Amino acid sequence: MVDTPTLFIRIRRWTALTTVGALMMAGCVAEDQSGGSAANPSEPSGEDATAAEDRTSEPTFLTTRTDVTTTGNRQVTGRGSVLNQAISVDLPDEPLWVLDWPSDEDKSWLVTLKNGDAVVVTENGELVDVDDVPADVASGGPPLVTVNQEGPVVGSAHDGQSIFGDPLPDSRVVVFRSPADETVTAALVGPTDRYAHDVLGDPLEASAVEVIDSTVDEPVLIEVEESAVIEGISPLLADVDDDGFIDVLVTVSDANVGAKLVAYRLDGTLIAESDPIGRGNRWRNQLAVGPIGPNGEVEVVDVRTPHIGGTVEFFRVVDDRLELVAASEPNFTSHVIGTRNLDMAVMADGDGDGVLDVIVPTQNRKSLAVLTRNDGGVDVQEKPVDGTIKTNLAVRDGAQIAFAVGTSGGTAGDALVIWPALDSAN
Ligand SMILES: [Ca+2]
Ligand SMILES: [Ca+2]
Repeated sequence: MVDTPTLFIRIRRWTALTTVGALMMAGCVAEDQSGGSAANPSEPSGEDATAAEDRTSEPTFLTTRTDVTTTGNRQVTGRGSVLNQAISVDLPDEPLWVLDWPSDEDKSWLVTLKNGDAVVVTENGELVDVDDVPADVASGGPPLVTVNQEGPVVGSAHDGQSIFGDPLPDSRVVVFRSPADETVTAALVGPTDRYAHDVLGDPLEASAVEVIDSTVDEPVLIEVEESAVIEGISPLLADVDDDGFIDVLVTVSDANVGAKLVAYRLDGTLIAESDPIGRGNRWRNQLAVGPIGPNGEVEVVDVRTPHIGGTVEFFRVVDDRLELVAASEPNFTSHVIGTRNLDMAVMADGDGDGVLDVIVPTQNRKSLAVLTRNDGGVDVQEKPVDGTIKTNLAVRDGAQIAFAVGTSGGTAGDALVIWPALDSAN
C-alpha cells in the first residue's frame, strides 16, 4: 500500500502521535529531508521521531473530539473493522454525540443524549452519569473531552474561539502543533447570511478563515469572494499537496455554482481548487486528507450532496486543481440536514487489513459502508448496524482502532453500537 519510505515514516509517526489522542499532530509532515532545523511549523522539522513521540506522554494535551483529531482532519491509522460483530448497549434516550472517554481502562465512551444528559458507557456496558457538562453541550452542542490531573472533563467543541476576533458562532478551532511546539491555529470567522442555504444548523456561514501561525507576527485572514461563503464549521489543516507543508482546506459555496473544495497555503495563497458542483444549494462535506490512494497517494475525500444521495469523492492536487480521481455511486451520507454533526464519516481502516478506507453511513443510515480505493475507482463493503445512525462515528485510535455510533430504532431502542479494537493477535 505504502510506496515510499517517506510516506511510511510519516504514517508510522502519525500513528504514534495520535495513539493517545494527543494534541500535537505534527509528525505527519515534520520529516526533515535536508537536516535543517525547524523555523516554521509549515516547514520540515529537524527534530527526530523519538523527540516527537516523547511529547505524546504529556497528559495535559490529551483530548478527544468528534472530528477525531485537533487538526479537523478525520483520519487515523491503525487496524480496525466495522464489518465485525458489534456490541449494542441500551441508552435511556436518543444519542446525539459519542466520544472516546479516556479513562484508566480506556475502553469507555461518552454519550450525550437528546434530553440533555451525558453518560459514560463502560466496557461492561454500565452507564455512569456525568454531572459537569457545559450548557452548550447540554443543549445539544458537540462536546470534546480533555484530561486533567483528576481525569477526563467534558468541554464544548466551540471552546477556544476567544482568540479570534469575529468567529463564526459554531466554528470549531483546529490546531496543528509541530514537534518544536510551534502551532497553527485556525477557525472560521466573519459570519454572514449572504448565502441562504442554511443547512448547517443556522443561517450563518463564514466569509473567511483566520490562521494564527505562531512563527508569524500577524494572523492571516483568508477571505472568499463577496458572493461566496465558507460552508462548514471548521477549516481542515493537512498537507493537501503532499509537499511537507501544512495547508488549509475549506469548502467554498455560492448561490450560482454551489460548493467547491479550496486549498490554501498558510499565507493565504491558493494551492488548488476543485470544480464546483455547478448549481447553488448543493453542498459537499469535506472529510479528510490522507494517503488513501491505491498506491498510497495523498487524496482529499468529501461527500458530495450528502442530503440527496451522497457520492464519496476522491481528489488529488494536479497543478492548481483538485482533480477528481475516483467517486462512488450515490448511496452515502455524512450529514443530516439542519444539524451541526459533520462528523459521521472518517478515513480509517474499516475492514481490518490495516489499509486506509473511508467509513461512511449509507443514505438511509442503517448501515456503515467501507470504501476502499482501487486502481479504477472504489470498492464498497456494507454492514448493517442495529438501528438508524444518529451520531458522529466515534473513534478510539491507536495501533488497534475501536469505533462506536449512537443509534435509534434498533432491537434495544436507543443504543450505543460498539466495535471493540481488534485483538492484536488477529
Ligand atoms: Ca502542503
Ligand atoms: Ca482497510
